[in-house]
Amino acid sequence: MTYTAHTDTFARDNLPPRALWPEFLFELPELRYPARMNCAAVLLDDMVRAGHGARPAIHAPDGRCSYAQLLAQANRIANILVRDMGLEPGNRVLLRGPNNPMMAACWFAVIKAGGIAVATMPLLRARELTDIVTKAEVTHALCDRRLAAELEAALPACPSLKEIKYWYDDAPGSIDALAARRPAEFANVDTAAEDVALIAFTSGTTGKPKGTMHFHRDVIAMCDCFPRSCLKPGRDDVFCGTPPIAFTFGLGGMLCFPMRFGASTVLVEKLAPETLLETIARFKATVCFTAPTMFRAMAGIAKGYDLSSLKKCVSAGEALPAPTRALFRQATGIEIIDGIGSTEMIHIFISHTPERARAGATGYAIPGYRATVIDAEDRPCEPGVVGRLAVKGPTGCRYLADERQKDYVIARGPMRGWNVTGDAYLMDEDGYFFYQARTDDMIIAAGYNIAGPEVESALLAHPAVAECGVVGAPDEERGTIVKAYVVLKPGHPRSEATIAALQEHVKRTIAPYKYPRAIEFMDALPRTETGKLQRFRLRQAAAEGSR
Ligand code: 3UK
Repeated sequence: MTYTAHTDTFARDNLPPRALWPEFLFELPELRYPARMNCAAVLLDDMVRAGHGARPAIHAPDGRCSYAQLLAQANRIANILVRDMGLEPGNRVLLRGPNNPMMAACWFAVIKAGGIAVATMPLLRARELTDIVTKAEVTHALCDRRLAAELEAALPACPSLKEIKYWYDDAPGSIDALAARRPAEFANVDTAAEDVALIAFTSGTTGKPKGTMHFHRDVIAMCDCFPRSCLKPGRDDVFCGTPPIAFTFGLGGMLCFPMRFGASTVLVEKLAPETLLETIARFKATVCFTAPTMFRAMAGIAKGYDLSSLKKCVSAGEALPAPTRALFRQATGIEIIDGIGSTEMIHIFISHTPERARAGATGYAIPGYRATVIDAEDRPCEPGVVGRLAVKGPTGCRYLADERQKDYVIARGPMRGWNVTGDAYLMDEDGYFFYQARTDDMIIAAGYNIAGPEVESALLAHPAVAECGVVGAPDEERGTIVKAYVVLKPGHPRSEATIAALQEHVKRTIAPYKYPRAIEFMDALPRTETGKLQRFRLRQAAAEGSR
C-alpha cells in the first residue's frame, strides 16, 4: 500500500486480510487514478478550478448555492472539524441529517479534512446508532439539530464519541455560528487514493449491520462507471430524487454524480410521490433517482404535473417489475434506467442505457465491471440457468472487521476474488441479467423453485394492485405455499371475488403452479428507509398465520 495520510490507522487496521479482498479490475483507462487523491477535492476544488465556480451546485426549497459557495462552506466546516473539534486524519465522523445543503457541505468537509464519513439514515434510533458508533469507533459527529434526540440517547453507550456539533441550530457553538467565523479556505488533507474515505453501513434486514469501507478512489470510480456509460449526464442536468445521502445509492445520485459532471442537484428532505413530482416541476429537474415503488406511484398521478423537463430516470434498490416500467413509460414517455448496485460494491454495476432497456432485465455488466452467474459449487452456469450473481470491477466489498467478508467475496478456487451479492439471477445468450430473487428468498413450494418477485410482477400487471409482496408461507398440507400480501388501489373491494380475480390473472400470466394460494390485503407493505420491501416481516407474518 502507498503513502497514507491517516494518523489514526483504525480503518486500515480493520480492513479484511488481503487474502479475503476482492479482485479489482482497472481495465478502462479512465479508471487508472493517481496514487494520491482526495475525492472531495476532485469533486469540488477541481471543479471550481476548472471554471464551474459560478454555476449552481445545490438547489433547495430555501435557496440555491453555487459550486464556489459550496466549496467555501465545506472549507469553513473542515476548519471547524480541525480547529474546534480536534479532528485527526483517519478519525470517523458520524453524519446525521436528511438530504439538505448542510448535510452535503458536512460530507465534503469531513473528507477534505481526511476524516472518514459515516453517514447514517435519518430514521435510525439510538440502538442502531450505538451499534454503528461502537463498531466504527466513531469519534466525532455532525448532526442536524432536529435529529439530536436519538443521538443524545445513544451517547451513554458510545464512549468513543466525544465531539458533537449541530447544524441548523441557533446556539453560539453550532456549526452555523462557527462557520461564519472560520476561513473559507482550507488545505485539503493529501490522502492516498487507497485511504478509506467512508464507511457505509448496510441497510441489512437481519443481524448486526455490516460496515463497508470505500477508498477515495472508489468514490470517483462510482462516478466514472454507471453515470458515464449509462446515464451520460451533462453540465445542464438537474438531479433530483429520494435516496438519502447516507445510502450509497443517494450519495452517488444525489451528490457525487452531479458534482463529477458539473451538473446540479435538488436536495429536498422528505419526498412522497406528489412532492417528488412537484419538485421535478418546480426545479425543472432533468434526472430522477428513486426506487421502483415510487416510479409506480408517480406513474398513476403524473398527468397533473408539468414533467416536460424530465429526461432520464434511474431505478435501483429493488427489481423493477416490467409492468412498472411500462406504466411509467405510458405516463411520461421515459424509459427507466434500471440498475443493480449494493452498499458493498458502492454503486451500480449492472445496468443499461435507455435505448438498450429490456423488460424484466436489469441490464448487462456495465463497462468496467464483469458479471457472471454461478452454481452452488462456484461453477459458471449456462445461459438461461438460475444461479448466484457474481461480479468484479474497480470497486468491491471490504467489510470493517467482519467474519462475513468470506460470505461476500469468494476466498478460494477459480472464482477467487469475485463478489457474490446474494441475488439469484439468470443471464441470457445476449449477456442480459434477469433478477429472480434474493438467494434466500426463493420459495420452494411442492418441489418447485418459485421466485417471489416474478409472482409480484404478474400481480402488478393487474389494475386493482397498487403494491404487493410475495413470500412462502408454511402450510400444514402442502409444506410451503405461495402467499401474496396485496395493497389494493382505491375503489377495489377486499373481497373473495377480488382474491379469485387476482389468482386467475396470475395463472393466465405465468406458469399456473406459481399462483398465490393465499392472498391477504394490507394497507401498506413493510419497507426499509431505502424503500426495500422487508420480506422477512411478511414471512414472519405468514409463519404466525396472521389470517
Ligand atoms: C437489491 C436490486 C434487483 C439486490 C444500492 C444502487 O440497493 C442498494 O444497496 P443495498 O446494499 O442492497 C443491495 C441489494 O439490493 N437490488 C438493488 N438494486 C436492484 N435487485 N434489481 C435492482 N435494480 O438484492 C442487491 O444485492 O441496500 C443500489 C446503488 C447503490 C446501492 N447501495
